[in-house]
Amino acid sequence: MNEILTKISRCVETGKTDKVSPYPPDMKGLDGADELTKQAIEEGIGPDQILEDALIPAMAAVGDRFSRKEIYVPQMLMAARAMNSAMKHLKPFFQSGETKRKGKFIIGTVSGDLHDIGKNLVSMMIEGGGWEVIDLGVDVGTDRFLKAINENPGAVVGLSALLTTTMENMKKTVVLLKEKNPEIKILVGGAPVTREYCEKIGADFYSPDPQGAVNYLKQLAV
Ligand code: B1M
Repeated sequence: MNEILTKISRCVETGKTDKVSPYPPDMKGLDGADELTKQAIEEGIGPDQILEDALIPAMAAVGDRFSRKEIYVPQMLMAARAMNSAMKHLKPFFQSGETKRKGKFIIGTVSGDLHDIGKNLVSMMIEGGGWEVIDLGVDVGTDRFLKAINENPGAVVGLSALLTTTMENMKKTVVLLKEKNPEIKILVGGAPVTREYCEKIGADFYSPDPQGAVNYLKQLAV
């Protein structure tokens, strides 16, 4: 692989956002994902190639290590921050339609629930997986999900819930969204949610972690 892409990938995997980031110590003072991505674009490397060959594999490696409990939330957040610093250079190309995404993903924490750290991780990993993410935030009622679905036909929907009390709202959301849009694919997650609960409420897929969500979407995009 092109040397600069290897470097970008390593920066994202290790959470090296930019030149001034102190972490990881052995990369102190070196360019980070921010500077290297800018340089790669200036050198004429396509945004698609940067995404496919550097960012996506790096975030997949991070997700796998998180699933295996080899790294924890802080390292994953640092990797996501580094990825975002690279993505800011790629976004103008995606937004202009010059570069295609794999699809659209609408995500939100269900009504009554304000927890968003896990949801944000899932969102960032999915964006790192090459999808356009429409993040509706927290405490998202069914109306807002329906509006986003209408505005983004064909999008996959992700619901997060962290409270046993709001799991009931997750159920109501799935039932209503499926009633209005029988074709829609719904992915659910969050600490109290289980595979059995996912099946019980009629959602399509449950993932305990961000990488499982990315892998599910990868399957759908084929
Ligand atoms: Co809250 N809280 N909280 N809280 N809080 C929990 C969830 C709780 C387990 C703490 C406890 O009692 N031990 C408990 C829930 C008990 C229950 O219902 N079983 C609880 C409670 C009770 C409450 C309040 C009711 C407290 C109160 O006010 N009395 C209140 C509710 C507010 C509300 O939502 N209406 C409340 C408030 C808060 C804060 C605002 C203070 C803060 C949230 C800040 C924020 O999110 N911006 C907070 C926090 C931080 C927590 C804990 C400590 C940490 C949650 C977290 O971010 N974990 C939590 C205890 C705990 O989990 N140890 C707790 C890290 C995060 C990376 O994990 O979100 O599980 P998680 O996400 C994982 C997976 O679940 C998965 O991927 C992520 C990475 O692996 N995942 C998905 C998540 N969403 C997914 C979606 C997917 C796929 C995978 O597909 C779409």
